[in-house]
Order: sequence, then structure tokens, then C-alpha cells
Amino acid sequence: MLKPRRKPSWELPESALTDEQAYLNRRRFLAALGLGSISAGALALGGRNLIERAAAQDAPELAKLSAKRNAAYAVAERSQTAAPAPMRYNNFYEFTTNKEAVWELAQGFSLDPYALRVSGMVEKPGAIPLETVEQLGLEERIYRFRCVEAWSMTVPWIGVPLRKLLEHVGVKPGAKYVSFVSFYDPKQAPGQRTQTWYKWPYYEALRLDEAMSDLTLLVTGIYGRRLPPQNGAPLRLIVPWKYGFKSAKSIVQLKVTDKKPPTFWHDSQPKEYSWLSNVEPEVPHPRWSQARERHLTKKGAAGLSFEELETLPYNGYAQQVAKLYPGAGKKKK
Ligand SMILES: Nc1nc2c(c(=O)[nH]1)N[C@H]1C(S)=C(S)[C@@H](COP(=O)(O)O)O[C@H]1N2
Ligand SMILES: [Mo]
Repeated sequence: MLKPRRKPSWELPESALTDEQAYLNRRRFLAALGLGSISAGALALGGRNLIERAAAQDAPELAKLSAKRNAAYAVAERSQTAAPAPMRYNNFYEFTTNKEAVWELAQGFSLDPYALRVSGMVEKPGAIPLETVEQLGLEERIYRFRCVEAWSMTVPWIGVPLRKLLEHVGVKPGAKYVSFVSFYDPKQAPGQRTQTWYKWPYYEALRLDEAMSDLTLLVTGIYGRRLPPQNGAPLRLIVPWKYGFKSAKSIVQLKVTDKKPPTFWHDSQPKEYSWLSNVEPEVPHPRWSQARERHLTKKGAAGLSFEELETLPYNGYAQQVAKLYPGAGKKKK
């Protein structure tokens, strides 16, 4: 997943660009000329729908979403990342691998009319509207979030513990895992068209005991507002003691099963991304150390700012989850 640091796309010759990068370059160029709203027809370029859509949605005002803060989940040893930084630095390969370009490419993305399809070993399978999920009990929690690439952030999410949804649908005896599938819509997601070597749609999974942990959230909001597309609208998973890729975005399907489900990154590079992928600072990734992280602090006029921090075992949630992994840390080393 970690790629060599690239030149920003607007410094590259057009010949080196993907469709999306070329499109973003043109938008920057037009914005600089004050022509941000020039008609797409006048440009006669590829990515025309994107241009029209982005022109209409340059400053989407995200709808407010309020929920009572659960003070049990404050983060003491580091400060909260200031908005909008977490909405301007994203991993969402369905759009692009360029983290600073995701937000712009994802403007206008929508899964409406949305419902989460629940199937497998449950008493009440079916399609669950977003409102029904939220009525199970929205709360706000500040969580650490650690990407496997060694960057991190601290964010106030709004969501419902996944356990409440599993109790709502009734898990059948013998179930052992929960799997999650993200959306598939290449028309809206340029990365699904161009990165054909990945097995879209994105899929992830947890053991049932992990899914039932009080920490595991189904998230619909961030910073007191509805999730923007780039952070996984309208509904995503957040599993704060695991590397960020376990927290699948824009989920459309949830399945309860007794067989270990495959997962996207583990399937693609099993030696680099384990199935469990708990945050373990003492276990290096094959290509870099996991002992420290670049913590996103803010986005200012000059760009994104980071501070270097120590990575904590289970990302600071050992007290809550170490008991789920009784053998961990006692083997080898
Ligand atoms: N569907 C989907 N979910 C995804 C990803 C993705 O590419 N597609 N990237 C993952 C990775 S690697 C990280 S670090 C987080 C990033 O979430 P954020 O952009 O809200 O910070 O989303 C995770 N969930
Ligand atoms: Mo990540």
C-alpha cells in the first residue's frame, strides 16, 4: 500500500497522468483563472461528468449530525486532529491512491437510496435503512486511528456500536465471523475502473467476538456532521485497535457466517497484511517499522502538518481488547 512519495500531480507532464490526475490539474488551472464554473462542454475532455458534478459541489455543506459524546472514549495523551485535515487526506482506493486527491474526486458520490443488506446466520435478514441503524443509539467518540502505512489521526466519530445492530438482527448460534462488503459502482469510482488488478468491491471481516467489542463502531458522522464521501459515506466501519484498512468504507453488505471470510488486503499481499492486523508496534511491516507514526495534526494554508508519536500496543486500546488475543506476544521473539 505504501508507495514512494510522488510528485504532486500538477507538477507532472500530462503524459504521465492518469485520467483523474489530468482532470484535477485542469480544475486547479481553471480555479486559478477564476473559471471554476466553466461549462464542461467547452472543455471537451474526458471525465466530463466529474467536471459537471464537481463544479456544482465545490463546497458541499455537510448536514449536521449531533450525538451525545461518550466521555469514556476520550484520548488523553495526544490532541485531536483539527478539521478538515481528516477530510483532505484519505485512503479510498475506489477513487485514487493519491491521498490528497480523494476528497475532490469523491465529491458528489452517493449511494442513495441507501440500505445496509444483512444476510447469513441472523434471525432477521434484510435491508436496513440508515435511520434504523442510527436509531439503535448514536454516540460521539474520540478515537485514535492508525493506518498500516504509519500515519495516524485522532477523530471524533459519530456512530452506533456494531454490537447493537447484531443484537437487533439476532445472531444465530454457531456464527463465528462478520464480513463487510463496500459498494461497487465503477461509474462513480474511477479507481474501480483503472485499478483492475484489485478484486472489487473492497471486502473486510472480523471475528464475531471482535465485532461484539464495545469499541467496534458503525460510523455515519465525523466532527458533528454526516460523513463526507471521502471518509466512507454513508456508513463505514471503525475498528480502532486494528490497522486502518480493516475499517471498511461505504459498506453496503454485512454477512454473519461460521466460515473465516477472505479480506481484501490479506488476499492481495498476505505477507504484508495479516488477517487480524491488530496494531502491534513491536512487529514491523516487512518494509517499514511500526514503532512510530506520523500523527496528522491539522491542515493549514501551507498544507498538512504531522507530529511524530510512538505507536501504542493495540493503538492504545489494550485494556479493552488484549483479552481477545490470549496467545499474542507470548510466542517467539
Ligand atoms: N472501501 C474502502 N475502505 C477503506 C479503504 C479503501 O481503500 N476502500 N482504505 C482503508 C484504509 S487503508 C484506511 S487507512 C482508512 C482511511 O480512512 P479515512 O480516509 O477516513 O482516514 O480507510 C480504510 N477503508
Ligand atoms: Mo490504511
